[in-house]
Amino acid sequence: MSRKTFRRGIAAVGVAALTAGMTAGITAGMAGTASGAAATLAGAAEQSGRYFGAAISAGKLGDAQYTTIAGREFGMVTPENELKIDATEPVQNQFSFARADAVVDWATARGKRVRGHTLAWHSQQPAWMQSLSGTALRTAMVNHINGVMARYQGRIHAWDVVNEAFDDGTGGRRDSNLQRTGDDWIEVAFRTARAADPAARLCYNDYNIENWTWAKTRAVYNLVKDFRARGVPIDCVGLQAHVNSGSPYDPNFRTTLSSFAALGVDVQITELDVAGASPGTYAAIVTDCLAVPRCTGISVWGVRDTDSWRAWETPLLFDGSGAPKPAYTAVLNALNAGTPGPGPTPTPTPPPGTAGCRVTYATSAWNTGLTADITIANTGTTPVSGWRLAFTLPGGQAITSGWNAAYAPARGAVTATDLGYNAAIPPAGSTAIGFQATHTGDTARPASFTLNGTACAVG
Ligand code: 9MR
Repeated sequence: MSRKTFRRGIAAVGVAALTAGMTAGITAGMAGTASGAAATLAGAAEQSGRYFGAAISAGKLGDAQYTTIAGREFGMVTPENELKIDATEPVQNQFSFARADAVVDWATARGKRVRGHTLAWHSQQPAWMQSLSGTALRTAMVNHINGVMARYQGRIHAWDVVNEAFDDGTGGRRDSNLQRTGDDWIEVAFRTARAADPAARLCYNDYNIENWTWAKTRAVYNLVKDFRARGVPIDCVGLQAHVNSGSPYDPNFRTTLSSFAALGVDVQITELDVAGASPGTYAAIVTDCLAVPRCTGISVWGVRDTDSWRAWETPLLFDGSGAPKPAYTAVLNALNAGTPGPGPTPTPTPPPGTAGCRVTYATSAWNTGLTADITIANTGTTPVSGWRLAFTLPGGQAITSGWNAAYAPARGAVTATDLGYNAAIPPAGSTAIGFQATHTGDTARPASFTLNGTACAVG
């Protein structure tokens, strides 16, 4: 796809990104309590259309305690090290995806989505890349982005395209071999990434950009503002949020989130951990995200304290024996108390005994393709157990891949059928599905939807 001809509707991107935020929690944990509060982090976050995720390591997927907690609590998975440059291209032009596949497959088999981390970074470069400079390095960076994104095309919700490109303290660019190829390396990385996988959200990710008064925060803000003004593709900012004495929580975090969001990008808390795991600090950070409609999700950087890169700080939500800590309860309660965010506003429950459905359908289109994020809400009082959603695609649209439903046929009058694990939609509940399609110019949505024979409200 030519960079020149490639355009993506800004408004459509926003809506699609927001609606897409629903998918993870639905599949990971809709379990509710008698009071209506969700019993898992993913389920609680999903109530406001957000995800709650974690960094997951391939080496721990054989640990049943680890996978039990992760499978239950998290709807978004970030491979902790397996998608980094040294892991995926250890020898130039020889890509290696076995360890990344282990995590991506574990996640997708359980209906979870994946954040990709990371494509261009000064750290964890393989030796061959460390020794490159100038045009050779720039070409290698572009080749790397293309190689990895092609492999996972359509399977990564958001990519940290560029990681940690700014200097602590000064607010200038961090010196690195990539930076020495020219200031435009970040922009080139994002343009390359958009062309490689138009369906992936493209994020800039960094640490110490949580405090609105810090020079580094403002420097990243100015980068994003400039990209937005010049049409350089960027969809989201990842704020790592490694909180400790050197980088303490400050309530102006909410201002940072809303300021970035006001530039027209989503914000995501991508690597949250809090030294000492203060329940109050965890709750404050979650509440800050919930207060900003475009804060679409939160990921913690590991499962148990013993899984943390800073294990000695015991910064996570589960202790080394897998027991939830007070911080876990604080986060769960904060999520359950959350205000409606990017997801659809809950519709009032109709009188007992009625059947009803509401479909929201957000598209994000580019010149030859589109993604559709569909939410099916049960607005009746009768539980749905097993569903078929029927709709007619405009001429020229053809589904190429989908998630959370089986689609047949690919064109025309399509039926989306549940995949078993998501067959149940309780009253006032919803489920999120979606697909990618090609089109020949008409990117409109279907005019109407029928759920198990009942016409649905739309919007
Ligand atoms: O958690 C990761 C740890 O296992 C690695 O040894 C380390 C190497 O750089 O990277 C850690 O993850 C980092 C992430 O990729 C970027 N932000 C900071 C994270 C903690 O260092």
